[in-house]
Amino acid sequence: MLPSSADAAALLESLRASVPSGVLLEDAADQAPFLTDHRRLYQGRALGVALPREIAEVSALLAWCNAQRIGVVPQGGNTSYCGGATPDPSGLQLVIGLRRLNRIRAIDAADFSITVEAGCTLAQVQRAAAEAGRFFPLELGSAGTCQIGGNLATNAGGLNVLRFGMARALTLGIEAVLADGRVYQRLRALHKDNTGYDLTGLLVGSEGTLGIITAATLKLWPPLRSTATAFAAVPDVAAAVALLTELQAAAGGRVNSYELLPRSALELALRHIEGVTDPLAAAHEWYVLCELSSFADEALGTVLAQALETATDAGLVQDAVLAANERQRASLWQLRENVPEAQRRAGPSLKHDVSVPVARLAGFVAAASQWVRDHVPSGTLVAYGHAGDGNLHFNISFAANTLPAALAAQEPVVRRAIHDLVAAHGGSFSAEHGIGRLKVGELERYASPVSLAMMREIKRALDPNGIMNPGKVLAIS
Ligand code: FAD
Ligand code: 2HG
Ligand code: ZN
Repeated sequence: MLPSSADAAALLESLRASVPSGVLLEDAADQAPFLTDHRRLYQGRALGVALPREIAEVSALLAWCNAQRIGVVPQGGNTSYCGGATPDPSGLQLVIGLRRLNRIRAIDAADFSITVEAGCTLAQVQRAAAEAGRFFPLELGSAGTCQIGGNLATNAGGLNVLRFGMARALTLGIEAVLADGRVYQRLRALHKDNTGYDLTGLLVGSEGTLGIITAATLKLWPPLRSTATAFAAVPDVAAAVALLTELQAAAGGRVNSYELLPRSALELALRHIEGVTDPLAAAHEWYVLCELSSFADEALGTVLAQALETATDAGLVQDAVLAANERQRASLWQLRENVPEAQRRAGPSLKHDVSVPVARLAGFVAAASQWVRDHVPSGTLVAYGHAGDGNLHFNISFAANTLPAALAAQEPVVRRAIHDLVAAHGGSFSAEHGIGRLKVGELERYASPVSLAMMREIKRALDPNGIMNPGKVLAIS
């Protein structure tokens, strides 16, 4: 029988008896940050918040939850955008935070691999790799706070996907605790391993619905010895896409980042983020921030400058600045990485993390922007992001005094129009942020019946009691 709120006190007593002291956070103030999400879209309650210190404790917690039919909500850095790490309002789910599992277990420079526990922050993993003379390429604006377990659970993307791939492509092996407490251990630095189904690949991107990731073996690269970074004004999105093609031809596989920014995003950063300045003298409608990198000492600045000059002659670039040193490079990235924070400070927004094939990006932006102009006159379109991957954060900002009810009334209509346009352009309504709680209905609408059935069958097989992150990713009846 499923537990009810009348059972809460007895359950908590039994839980206390099942875990060593110090694992459960009992104080309401200590629990509070675990009960809401980064965007403050959801406010939950929990039976408890557990912070295990070792795998055996994670295993014991899950075995207890499975026996008692208690829903488990894994939580990493709590920076995700779709409410996946927040418990529901029942007060009967257990949040399991991974922050205490934060050891770098091993680093093998010769093998270009690192094995880390799930609670390491992304920045901690990047630093450990750099200290060993290696490079870990996952890069997100939230690197200081998000955890590698959360990055893998969401199959995070970010700023270097164009060259290095998403989190799944950077993962060699996983250790995870399954719903019944069993431990799946495959922390091997093998680049080739065709022994049956790709269970590691399945756990990556499963958003806590199939198990709790406790550690991972990740791929490393040699350190980057040269980079060249430019901020260029382009007349429109079609020119931005054409410029990417030119850069790929000029620089081969050395384009690692290609970010598109509209003037509205730059203005948000200028207004709300201290220290951000306009890199160019005049205002333009669209910009790209692009970066080349190499593992060798190379004159990439010359390659980039020449490519931009050719593109200027072809009318693809209106003005551009190359970072002359590390400080200027950092300031261009500060501008880009702070757009989400600037948008948060500016007021409420409607966010759409979409992707389309790169060749269809301009057509999609034209159609979707026209729809927003026609139907959302009170909103400011801030469509920016990882254009090199065909991924845009097609966001709409509203004035700070916009009433939540007014926004809530518009949201379903806007979401449907944008996501239907994405589908019509052969794209995805969730490029890199996952499904969480926010997009369960979207998955139901846009995934094929066969995909949904396969996902449900996998879920039932690995989590027959439905305790792993209930209500996230899949609607289970
Ligand atoms: P959480 O938010 O804690 O959890 C996310 C999901 O994973 C939840 O469903 C949770 O239950 C599950 N989970 C967490 N840890 C585990 C675990 N150990 N085992 C199993 N399940 C787990 N995302 C991008 O993809 N690209 C970006 O460029 C990007 N930029 C960002 C910039 C900013 C400023 C911010 C605030 C966020 C950004 N994000 C980006 C979103 C977010 O940082 C990523 O989704 C990140 O991967 C989430 O990691 P987390 O540790 O915070 O996970
Ligand atoms: C980014 O690319 C993040 O900066 C956040 O994925 C996007 O806030 C957003 O919509
Ligand atoms: Zn992004």
